[in-house]
Amino acid sequence: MSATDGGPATGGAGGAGLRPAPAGAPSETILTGARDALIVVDVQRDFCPGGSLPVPGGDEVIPVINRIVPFFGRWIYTRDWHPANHVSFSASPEYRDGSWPAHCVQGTPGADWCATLDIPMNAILVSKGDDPDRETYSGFRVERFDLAQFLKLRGVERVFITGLATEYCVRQTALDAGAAGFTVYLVEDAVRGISPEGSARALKEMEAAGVIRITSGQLQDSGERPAPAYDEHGNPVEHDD
Ligand code: VGL
Ligand code: ZN
Repeated sequence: MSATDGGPATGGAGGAGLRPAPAGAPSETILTGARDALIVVDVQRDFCPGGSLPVPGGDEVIPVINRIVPFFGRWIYTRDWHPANHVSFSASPEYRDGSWPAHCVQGTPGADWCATLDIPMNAILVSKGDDPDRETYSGFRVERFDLAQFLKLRGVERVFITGLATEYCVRQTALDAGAAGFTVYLVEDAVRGISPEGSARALKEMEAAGVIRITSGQLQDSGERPAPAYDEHGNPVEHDD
């Protein structure tokens, strides 16, 4: 083939005069690899149709997430994990921050992962919202686990955010990841919001904070994976980086 008639549209080795598309341009192919983590936010039964706090079309994120899971070598799955007396629960819920119907109560079926969601064996599972007196929308705000440090110590530089719901846990997770210094991609076809207006506002806010909006179709696996941290004897492996 000639220099211009094919190959992934990654920019870089383009033909004469071609420039790479600016980062985050809608058509750009993004190669996933060793320094990336996929973050899956709260894909739980209560947030899907039939649950107690259903996000419209919430279950539609599952096939999208399942398709891109194999493009990554590190995965973080967060879940809402509330005690029955959580501060955000209301008997007459207004479906806004601080006034939700009971949802994702620890140990109940509604708190389960959606049955068809693929979860790799070595994914990291982060529970949040377990303090009865405190709301926690983001896996980066869990008291006994420093997710940002965990990822940085493992060389992660970019995170790809998916899941539910766009205006609440997805939004806060993306903003916190950016504030912690990660390059943040929001995979738009892999998220759903509670309301169209709230979702649109949240997307704008994330974008203004530097979050790069993409679709899953732009992702392509480079095949590169994190180097193993331990050798076959269980001893730590030294890496230069
Ligand atoms: C969420 C409302 C209440 C979320 C969690 O996962 O976005 N929303 N708790
Ligand atoms: Zn909640």
